[in-house]
Amino acid sequence: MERMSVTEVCAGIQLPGHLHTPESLQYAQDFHFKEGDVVIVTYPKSGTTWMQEILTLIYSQGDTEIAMTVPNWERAPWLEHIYFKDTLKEGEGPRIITTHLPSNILAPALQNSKAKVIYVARNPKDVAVSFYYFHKMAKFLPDFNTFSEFLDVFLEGKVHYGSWFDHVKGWYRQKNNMDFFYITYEDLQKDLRRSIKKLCGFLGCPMYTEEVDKVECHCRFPEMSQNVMVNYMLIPKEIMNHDQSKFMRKGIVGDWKQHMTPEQSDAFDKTFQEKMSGCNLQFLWNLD
Ligand code: PPS
Repeated sequence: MERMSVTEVCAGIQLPGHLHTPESLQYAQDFHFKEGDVVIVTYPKSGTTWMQEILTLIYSQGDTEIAMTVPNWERAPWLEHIYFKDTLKEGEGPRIITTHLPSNILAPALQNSKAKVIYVARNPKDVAVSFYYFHKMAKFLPDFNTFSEFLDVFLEGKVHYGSWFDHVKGWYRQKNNMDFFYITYEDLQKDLRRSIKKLCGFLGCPMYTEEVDKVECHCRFPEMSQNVMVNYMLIPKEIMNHDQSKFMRKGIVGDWKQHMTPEQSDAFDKTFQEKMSGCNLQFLWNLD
């Protein structure tokens, strides 16, 4: 609680001191990944929690017991967080590890490992909207008065966790340097079942049809938003205030259209073209 107003800086990127210390960040960079580790890599608000839940369910063959009784930050802890060292469990199954760290900080450790890396990306306009609301509810992040103010800082890449553009480009460039699986939030939305099956293929974890049914059913937004093990309702209000915005807010594609003016959207497109030039990644900006 007392580190709530502290900001850590790592390789030029600001991170909330509530969750990070110089020691925890060093521990992350020195971490020794083992064969069998599965690492979820995301820029914030891109589908992290969704992927944590899907992987939990895949590894439990669709049994919801763990998903309904253990918080996501315990079953798939963030590598760079203060509590990581004491949380990571050496169990029978693979270790699921989550990270928001950019590739310039973390890729070297993964390049020399046999860990499997799952990168989840999301249309950055929706990321910006979701992140703005997260700043309202998460008391360990700076407060922005307006969406417009937030958007300027987001496009400059000066928000906590750094530039979305650098994060996505940086990690995508690593795709041939490690056992890498790239998927988007929009892929999950468009065809959750197909995405689950593709993930099963990547993880070498075959499932029966009825098991896939269970994963699919449990990981839909209406079900997940009610699960206190992933909706962050267990966190005290002084740290995450759900009266200001829910963590499981809307769970849709294209909410940016309700938030950006045509001018803001054009400015976003311009920055996107500039920063993503030479990167052949395509994003779905809506599902219609
Ligand atoms: S964090 O803080 O980085 O861990 O956040 P993250 O989990 O990456 O992103 C939160 C957004 O993901 C949405 N979400 C979902 N959408 C659809 N279906 C499911 N099952 C699902 N689970 C989480 C969540 O609602 C946040 O998006 P917004 O747009 O704010 O609703």
